[in-house]
Amino acid sequence: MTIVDILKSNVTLLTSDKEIIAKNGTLTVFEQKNIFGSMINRVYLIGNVMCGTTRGFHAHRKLHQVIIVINGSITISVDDGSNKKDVTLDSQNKALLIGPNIWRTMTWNDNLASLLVLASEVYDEEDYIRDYEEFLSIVKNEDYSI
Ligand code: T46
Repeated sequence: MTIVDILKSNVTLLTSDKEIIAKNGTLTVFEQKNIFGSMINRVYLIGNVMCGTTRGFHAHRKLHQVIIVINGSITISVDDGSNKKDVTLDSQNKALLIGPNIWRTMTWNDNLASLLVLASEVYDEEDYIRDYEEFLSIVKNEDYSI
């Protein structure tokens, strides 16, 4: 597995090189001890999204997530308050780890794509920062930015 930090902290692109390709399909594995933390408390899927739609527009205070795209292509834009990057997930051998205090949007590049998310915490609206100005003041005051 290749591990690339996208921003200086809290966003990591995983590219799997463990793919078992057979006539009956492809099985892709992401594995490295402790890379996903010790626990996953929630799994959710986002599908039936029209091409061109952008969701997200928030950051999380505590939550860690693994994001995988199933079928097609979705561009995840990440922002730590100082730097922004776009990562297009368009293959089942890519996964994005996002930690706290990262503003993100997800833009669907086709109609078929679904997002699979493994999250460290159960749903809690209090964990969301949905106002960009509040996000900027949090990351700048707490010196999370780079
Ligand atoms: C994230 C990105 C990648 C729940 O009630 N339970 C849940 O587990 C989730 C994920 C959402 N909701 C409710 C909250 C909202 O009323 O579903 C509604 C839509 O959620 P939201 O607008 O936050 O959806 P996205 O696609 O903007 O963001 C979601 C996750 O919420 C977020 O944590 O990082 O996917």
